[in-house]
Amino acid sequence: MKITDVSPFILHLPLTADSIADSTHRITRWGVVGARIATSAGLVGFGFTGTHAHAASDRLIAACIRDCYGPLLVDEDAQDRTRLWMKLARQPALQWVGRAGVTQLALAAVDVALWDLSAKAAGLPLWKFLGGATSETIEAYNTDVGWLSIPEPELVAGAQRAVERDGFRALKLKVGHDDPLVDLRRLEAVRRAIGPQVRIAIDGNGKWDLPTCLSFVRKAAAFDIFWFEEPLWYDDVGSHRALAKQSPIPIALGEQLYALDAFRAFVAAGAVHYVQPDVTRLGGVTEYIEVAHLARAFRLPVAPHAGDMSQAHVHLAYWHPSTVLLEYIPWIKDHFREPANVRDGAFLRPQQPGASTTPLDDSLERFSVSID
Ligand code: 0YR
Ligand code: MG
Repeated sequence: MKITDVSPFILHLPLTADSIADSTHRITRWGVVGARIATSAGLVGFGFTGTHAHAASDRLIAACIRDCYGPLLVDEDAQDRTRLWMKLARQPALQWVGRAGVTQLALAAVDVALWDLSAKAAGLPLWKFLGGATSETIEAYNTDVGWLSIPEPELVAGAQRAVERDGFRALKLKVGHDDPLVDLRRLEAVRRAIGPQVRIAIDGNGKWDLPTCLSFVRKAAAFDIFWFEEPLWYDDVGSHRALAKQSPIPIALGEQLYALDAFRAFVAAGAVHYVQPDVTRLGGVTEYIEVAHLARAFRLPVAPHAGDMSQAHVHLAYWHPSTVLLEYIPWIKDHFREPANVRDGAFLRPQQPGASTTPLDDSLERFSVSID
Protein backbone atom coordinates (compact mmCIF):
# COMPACT_ATOMS: atom_id res chain seq x y z
CA MET A 1 0.00 0.00 0.00
CA LYS A 2 2.09 2.85 -1.35
CA ILE A 3 1.52 6.42 -0.25
CA THR A 4 0.66 8.52 -3.30
CA ASP A 5 -0.31 11.84 -1.75
CA VAL A 6 -0.22 13.71 1.57
CA SER A 7 -2.44 16.76 1.81
CA PRO A 8 -3.33 18.88 4.83
CA PHE A 9 -6.69 20.35 5.80
CA ILE A 10 -7.83 22.87 8.41
CA LEU A 11 -11.34 22.96 9.89
CA HIS A 12 -12.59 25.56 12.35
CA LEU A 13 -15.66 24.15 14.08
CA PRO A 14 -18.17 25.83 16.39
CA LEU A 15 -18.40 24.90 20.08
CA THR A 16 -21.59 24.08 21.97
CA ALA A 17 -21.48 27.68 23.37
CA ASP A 18 -20.40 30.94 21.69
CA SER A 19 -17.19 30.81 23.68
CA ILE A 20 -15.72 28.98 26.68
CA ALA A 21 -12.82 29.60 29.02
CA ASP A 22 -10.60 27.71 31.39
CA SER A 23 -8.05 29.43 33.65
CA THR A 24 -5.63 30.12 30.79
CA HIS A 25 -7.53 29.92 27.47
CA ARG A 26 -10.62 31.50 25.99
CA ILE A 27 -11.80 30.06 22.68
CA THR A 28 -14.67 30.50 20.25
CA ARG A 29 -13.98 27.62 17.86
CA TRP A 30 -12.04 24.36 17.85
CA GLY A 31 -9.36 23.75 15.22
CA VAL A 32 -9.00 20.40 13.50
CA VAL A 33 -5.73 20.42 11.55
CA GLY A 34 -5.23 17.20 9.70
CA ALA A 35 -3.52 15.04 7.13
CA ARG A 36 -5.25 13.17 4.35
CA ILE A 37 -3.03 10.36 3.09
CA ALA A 38 -3.95 8.68 -0.20
CA THR A 39 -2.58 5.30 -1.27
CA SER A 40 -2.15 3.11 -4.32
CA ALA A 41 -4.73 0.73 -2.79
CA GLY A 42 -7.36 3.42 -3.16
CA LEU A 43 -7.72 3.72 0.64
CA VAL A 44 -7.48 7.17 2.21
CA GLY A 45 -6.38 7.71 5.81
CA PHE A 46 -7.23 10.69 8.01
CA GLY A 47 -5.54 11.95 11.15
CA PHE A 48 -5.67 15.27 12.90
CA THR A 49 -4.47 17.32 15.80
CA GLY A 50 -6.50 19.81 17.85
CA THR A 51 -5.94 23.55 18.21
CA HIS A 52 -7.61 26.70 19.43
CA ALA A 53 -8.39 27.64 15.84
CA HIS A 54 -5.88 30.39 15.15
CA ALA A 55 -5.54 30.39 11.38
CA ALA A 56 -1.93 31.62 11.34
CA SER A 57 -0.54 28.89 13.59
CA ASP A 58 -2.84 26.25 12.11
CA ARG A 59 -1.24 27.07 8.74
CA LEU A 60 2.21 26.36 10.17
CA ILE A 61 1.06 22.87 11.14
CA ALA A 62 -0.56 22.35 7.72
CA ALA A 63 2.60 23.53 5.96
CA CYS A 64 4.69 21.12 8.03
CA ILE A 65 2.41 18.24 7.01
CA ARG A 66 2.53 19.21 3.34
CA ASP A 67 6.08 20.49 2.86
CA CYS A 68 8.18 18.74 5.52
CA TYR A 69 6.54 15.34 6.04
CA GLY A 70 4.74 14.92 2.68
CA PRO A 71 7.89 14.47 0.57
CA LEU A 72 9.31 12.03 3.14
CA LEU A 73 6.18 9.86 2.91
CA VAL A 74 5.29 9.71 -0.78
CA ASP A 75 6.23 6.32 -2.31
CA GLU A 76 6.66 4.77 1.14
CA ASP A 77 4.66 1.75 2.36
CA ALA A 78 1.84 3.14 4.52
CA GLN A 79 1.92 0.05 6.73
CA ASP A 80 5.50 0.69 7.91
CA ARG A 81 4.19 2.83 10.75
CA THR A 82 7.08 2.43 13.20
CA ARG A 83 9.75 2.89 10.55
CA LEU A 84 8.00 5.94 9.16
CA TRP A 85 7.57 7.39 12.66
CA MET A 86 11.32 7.08 13.19
CA LYS A 87 12.01 8.57 9.75
CA LEU A 88 9.82 11.60 10.46
CA ALA A 89 10.43 12.15 14.17
CA ARG A 90 14.19 11.63 13.94
CA GLN A 91 14.80 13.55 10.70
CA PRO A 92 17.79 15.66 11.84
CA ALA A 93 16.70 18.92 10.19
CA LEU A 94 13.16 18.64 11.60
CA GLN A 95 14.29 17.39 14.99
CA TRP A 96 16.34 20.60 15.18
CA VAL A 97 13.16 22.69 15.02
CA GLY A 98 10.87 20.14 16.60
CA ARG A 99 10.29 17.57 19.37
CA ALA A 100 7.46 19.74 20.72
CA GLY A 101 4.96 22.19 19.30
CA VAL A 102 4.20 22.63 15.61
CA THR A 103 6.27 19.78 14.15
CA GLN A 104 5.01 17.37 16.80
CA LEU A 105 1.34 18.29 16.20
CA ALA A 106 1.92 17.71 12.47
CA LEU A 107 3.59 14.38 13.21
CA ALA A 108 0.60 13.41 15.35
CA ALA A 109 -1.80 14.06 12.48
CA VAL A 110 0.30 12.06 10.03
CA ASP A 111 0.84 9.13 12.39
CA VAL A 112 -2.87 8.86 13.25
CA ALA A 113 -3.65 8.86 9.51
CA LEU A 114 -1.22 5.96 9.00
CA TRP A 115 -2.91 3.94 11.79
CA ASP A 116 -6.30 4.80 10.31
CA LEU A 117 -5.06 3.46 6.96
CA SER A 118 -3.65 0.23 8.38
CA ALA A 119 -6.85 -0.49 10.30
CA LYS A 120 -8.94 0.30 7.22
CA ALA A 121 -6.75 -2.01 5.13
CA ALA A 122 -7.36 -4.77 7.70
CA GLY A 123 -11.10 -4.03 7.63
CA LEU A 124 -11.08 -3.52 11.41
CA PRO A 125 -11.83 -0.72 13.85
CA LEU A 126 -8.54 0.46 15.35
CA TRP A 127 -9.21 -1.08 18.80
CA LYS A 128 -9.60 -4.49 17.16
CA PHE A 129 -6.59 -3.95 14.93
CA LEU A 130 -4.53 -3.14 18.05
CA GLY A 131 -5.47 -6.37 19.80
CA GLY A 132 -9.09 -6.21 20.89
CA ALA A 133 -11.08 -4.55 23.65
CA THR A 134 -10.00 -5.14 27.24
CA SER A 135 -13.02 -3.34 28.75
CA GLU A 136 -16.72 -3.95 28.33
CA THR A 137 -17.40 -0.22 28.52
CA ILE A 138 -15.35 2.97 28.68
CA GLU A 139 -16.82 5.47 31.05
CA ALA A 140 -17.06 9.07 29.84
CA TYR A 141 -16.56 12.12 31.98
CA ASN A 142 -18.20 15.34 30.86
CA THR A 143 -15.94 18.42 30.68
CA ASP A 144 -18.35 20.56 28.66
CA VAL A 145 -20.53 21.30 31.70
CA GLY A 146 -17.68 22.64 33.80
CA TRP A 147 -16.00 25.57 32.03
CA LEU A 148 -14.72 28.41 34.17
CA SER A 149 -16.76 30.83 32.06
CA ILE A 150 -20.07 29.26 33.15
CA PRO A 151 -21.69 31.25 36.00
CA GLU A 152 -22.44 29.25 39.14
CA PRO A 153 -26.23 28.78 38.70
CA GLU A 154 -25.79 27.41 35.17
CA LEU A 155 -22.84 25.33 36.30
CA VAL A 156 -25.01 23.63 38.91
CA ALA A 157 -27.95 23.22 36.52
CA GLY A 158 -25.71 21.83 33.76
CA ALA A 159 -24.06 19.36 36.12
CA GLN A 160 -27.45 18.16 37.33
CA ARG A 161 -28.71 17.78 33.77
CA ALA A 162 -25.62 15.80 32.75
CA VAL A 163 -26.16 13.40 35.64
CA GLU A 164 -29.93 13.10 35.76
CA ARG A 165 -30.88 13.46 32.10
CA ASP A 166 -27.77 12.22 30.29
CA GLY A 167 -26.55 9.54 32.68
CA PHE A 168 -22.99 10.78 33.33
CA ARG A 169 -21.40 9.42 36.48
CA ALA A 170 -18.28 11.59 36.20
CA LEU A 171 -17.80 15.30 35.51
CA LYS A 172 -14.84 17.67 35.30
CA LEU A 173 -14.97 21.23 36.56
CA LYS A 174 -12.43 23.88 35.70
CA VAL A 175 -10.81 25.76 38.57
CA GLY A 176 -8.28 28.60 38.68
CA HIS A 177 -9.93 31.85 39.70
CA ASP A 178 -7.64 34.56 41.06
CA ASP A 179 -9.44 33.95 44.33
CA PRO A 180 -9.55 30.17 44.96
CA LEU A 181 -12.44 30.67 47.39
CA VAL A 182 -14.65 31.21 44.33
CA ASP A 183 -13.65 27.76 43.06
CA LEU A 184 -14.34 26.19 46.44
CA ARG A 185 -17.84 27.70 46.48
CA ARG A 186 -18.56 26.36 42.98
CA LEU A 187 -17.31 22.89 43.92
CA GLU A 188 -19.41 22.87 47.06
CA ALA A 189 -22.54 23.91 45.13
CA VAL A 190 -22.09 21.22 42.48
CA ARG A 191 -21.30 18.50 45.01
CA ARG A 192 -24.39 19.40 47.00
CA ALA A 193 -26.55 19.32 43.85
CA ILE A 194 -25.37 16.01 42.39
CA GLY A 195 -24.78 14.01 45.57
CA PRO A 196 -21.91 11.79 46.66
CA GLN A 197 -22.07 9.09 43.95
CA VAL A 198 -20.86 11.09 40.95
CA ARG A 199 -17.13 11.55 40.46
CA ILE A 200 -15.92 15.13 40.20
CA ALA A 201 -12.49 15.85 38.72
CA ILE A 202 -11.06 19.38 38.64
CA ASP A 203 -8.68 20.99 36.14
CA GLY A 204 -6.48 24.03 36.84
CA ASN A 205 -4.85 24.31 33.39
CA GLY A 206 -1.51 25.19 34.91
CA LYS A 207 -2.39 28.51 36.46
CA TRP A 208 -1.65 28.37 40.18
CA ASP A 209 1.64 28.10 42.10
CA LEU A 210 2.61 25.45 44.64
CA PRO A 211 1.55 27.31 47.83
CA THR A 212 -1.86 28.12 46.31
CA CYS A 213 -2.34 24.48 45.27
CA LEU A 214 -1.24 23.09 48.65
CA SER A 215 -3.72 25.24 50.48
CA PHE A 216 -6.46 24.59 47.91
CA VAL A 217 -6.27 20.78 47.93
CA ARG A 218 -6.61 20.65 51.73
CA LYS A 219 -9.91 22.53 51.51
CA ALA A 220 -11.20 20.98 48.27
CA ALA A 221 -10.69 17.44 49.58
CA ALA A 222 -13.91 17.92 51.60
CA PHE A 223 -15.85 17.67 48.31
CA ASP A 224 -14.35 14.28 47.40
CA ILE A 225 -12.39 15.26 44.27
CA PHE A 226 -11.38 12.41 41.94
CA TRP A 227 -8.28 14.14 40.57
CA PHE A 228 -6.69 17.58 40.30
CA GLU A 229 -5.50 18.02 36.72
CA GLU A 230 -2.64 20.32 35.65
CA PRO A 231 -2.48 22.08 39.00
CA LEU A 232 0.89 23.72 38.18
CA TRP A 233 2.95 24.90 35.26
CA TYR A 234 3.02 22.06 32.70
CA ASP A 235 6.76 21.32 32.67
CA ASP A 236 7.47 21.71 36.38
CA VAL A 237 8.26 18.19 37.56
CA GLY A 238 9.60 19.26 40.97
CA SER A 239 6.54 21.22 42.06
CA HIS A 240 4.16 18.49 40.88
CA ARG A 241 6.21 15.99 42.81
CA ALA A 242 5.99 18.09 45.96
CA LEU A 243 2.23 18.50 45.53
CA ALA A 244 1.67 14.81 44.72
CA LYS A 245 3.48 13.85 47.93
CA GLN A 246 1.28 16.04 50.14
CA SER A 247 -2.05 16.30 48.34
CA PRO A 248 -5.06 14.30 49.56
CA ILE A 249 -6.38 14.64 45.96
CA PRO A 250 -4.61 12.59 43.23
CA ILE A 251 -2.73 14.51 40.50
CA ALA A 252 -3.51 14.11 36.77
CA LEU A 253 -1.54 15.55 33.85
CA GLY A 254 -0.23 14.95 30.36
CA GLU A 255 -2.17 17.04 27.86
CA GLN A 256 0.72 19.51 27.51
CA LEU A 257 3.45 16.85 27.27
CA TYR A 258 4.79 16.23 23.79
CA ALA A 259 7.05 13.23 24.21
CA LEU A 260 7.60 9.90 25.93
CA ASP A 261 10.58 11.42 27.74
CA ALA A 262 8.43 14.13 29.31
CA PHE A 263 6.03 11.51 30.69
CA ARG A 264 8.95 9.44 31.90
CA ALA A 265 10.25 12.36 33.96
CA PHE A 266 6.89 12.86 35.74
CA VAL A 267 6.21 9.16 36.23
CA ALA A 268 9.71 8.34 37.51
CA ALA A 269 9.54 11.28 39.95
CA GLY A 270 6.21 10.13 41.40
CA ALA A 271 4.75 13.47 40.26
CA VAL A 272 1.58 12.11 38.62
CA HIS A 273 -1.18 9.64 39.58
CA TYR A 274 -3.47 9.68 36.51
CA VAL A 275 -1.55 9.66 33.22
CA GLN A 276 -3.24 11.64 30.43
CA PRO A 277 -1.58 10.96 27.07
CA ASP A 278 -3.02 12.62 23.97
CA VAL A 279 -2.49 11.32 20.42
CA THR A 280 -2.72 14.87 19.12
CA ARG A 281 0.16 16.16 21.26
CA LEU A 282 2.39 13.10 21.36
CA GLY A 283 3.58 11.84 18.01
CA GLY A 284 0.26 10.12 17.34
CA VAL A 285 -0.83 6.59 18.20
CA THR A 286 2.74 5.26 18.00
CA GLU A 287 4.00 7.36 20.90
CA TYR A 288 0.69 7.17 22.79
CA ILE A 289 1.16 3.41 23.04
CA GLU A 290 4.63 3.88 24.51
CA VAL A 291 3.26 6.27 27.16
CA ALA A 292 0.32 3.99 28.00
CA HIS A 293 2.73 1.07 28.48
CA LEU A 294 4.99 3.26 30.61
CA ALA A 295 2.03 4.06 32.84
CA ARG A 296 1.16 0.37 33.01
CA ALA A 297 4.68 -0.55 34.07
CA PHE A 298 4.24 1.81 37.04
CA ARG A 299 0.67 0.55 37.69
CA LEU A 300 -0.70 4.02 37.06
CA PRO A 301 -4.20 4.47 35.57
CA VAL A 302 -4.53 6.10 32.14
CA ALA A 303 -7.23 8.65 31.31
CA PRO A 304 -6.59 10.04 27.81
CA HIS A 305 -6.92 13.78 27.27
CA ALA A 306 -9.34 14.40 24.43
CA GLY A 307 -7.36 16.68 22.12
CA ASP A 308 -9.13 14.87 19.28
CA MET A 309 -12.42 15.05 21.20
CA SER A 310 -12.10 11.30 21.64
CA GLN A 311 -12.44 10.22 18.00
CA ALA A 312 -9.21 8.13 17.98
CA HIS A 313 -8.88 7.98 21.76
CA VAL A 314 -12.03 5.90 22.15
CA HIS A 315 -10.25 3.10 20.26
CA LEU A 316 -7.14 3.34 22.41
CA ALA A 317 -9.27 3.49 25.54
CA TYR A 318 -11.16 0.30 24.68
CA TRP A 319 -7.91 -1.43 23.82
CA HIS A 320 -5.38 -0.44 26.51
CA PRO A 321 -6.01 -2.24 29.80
CA SER A 322 -4.88 0.65 32.03
CA THR A 323 -7.60 3.02 30.83
CA VAL A 324 -10.08 4.11 33.49
CA LEU A 325 -11.96 7.10 32.03
CA LEU A 326 -12.15 9.09 28.81
CA GLU A 327 -12.96 12.77 28.40
CA TYR A 328 -16.15 13.81 26.58
CA ILE A 329 -16.45 17.20 24.86
CA PRO A 330 -19.06 17.05 22.07
CA TRP A 331 -17.74 19.86 19.84
CA ILE A 332 -16.60 18.07 16.72
CA LYS A 333 -18.01 14.53 16.76
CA ASP A 334 -20.91 15.25 14.42
CA HIS A 335 -18.45 16.25 11.67
CA PHE A 336 -17.14 12.67 11.43
CA ARG A 337 -18.49 9.54 9.76
CA GLU A 338 -18.40 7.70 13.07
CA PRO A 339 -18.94 10.16 15.95
CA ALA A 340 -17.56 9.49 19.45
CA ASN A 341 -20.97 9.20 21.06
CA VAL A 342 -21.84 8.56 24.69
CA ARG A 343 -24.89 6.71 25.96
CA ASP A 344 -25.73 6.22 29.65
CA GLY A 345 -22.35 7.68 30.58
CA ALA A 346 -20.27 5.30 28.45
CA PHE A 347 -18.65 5.65 25.02
CA LEU A 348 -20.16 3.52 22.28
CA ARG A 349 -17.59 1.10 20.93
CA PRO A 350 -16.66 2.08 17.35
CA GLN A 351 -17.60 -0.42 14.66
CA GLN A 352 -16.32 0.99 11.38
CA PRO A 353 -12.86 0.10 10.00
CA GLY A 354 -10.20 2.71 10.88
CA ALA A 355 -9.68 5.23 13.68
CA SER A 356 -13.01 7.15 13.40
CA THR A 357 -11.01 10.08 12.03
CA THR A 358 -12.66 10.42 8.61
CA PRO A 359 -14.47 13.79 8.41
CA LEU A 360 -17.76 14.17 6.57
CA ASP A 361 -17.35 15.58 3.06
CA ASP A 362 -19.95 18.18 3.91
CA SER A 363 -17.95 19.39 6.93
CA LEU A 364 -14.74 19.52 4.88
CA GLU A 365 -16.57 21.74 2.41
CA ARG A 366 -18.35 24.00 4.86
CA PHE A 367 -15.75 24.55 7.59
CA SER A 368 -12.42 24.47 5.75
CA VAL A 369 -9.99 27.31 6.24
CA SER A 370 -7.53 27.94 3.41
CA ILE A 371 -4.07 26.46 3.84
CA ASP A 372 -2.22 29.39 2.26
C1 0YR B 1 -10.09 24.62 26.16
N1 0YR B 1 -9.06 19.55 28.87
C2 0YR B 1 -8.48 20.73 28.76
C3 0YR B 1 -9.39 23.32 26.18
C4 0YR B 1 -8.75 21.42 27.46
C5 0YR B 1 -8.79 22.90 27.51
O1 0YR B 1 -9.20 25.67 26.29
O2 0YR B 1 -8.36 23.30 25.24
O3 0YR B 1 -9.52 23.38 28.59
O4 0YR B 1 -7.77 21.05 26.55
O5 0YR B 1 -7.79 21.14 29.64
O6 0YR B 1 -8.83 18.77 29.88
MG1 MG C 1 -7.13 19.60 30.97
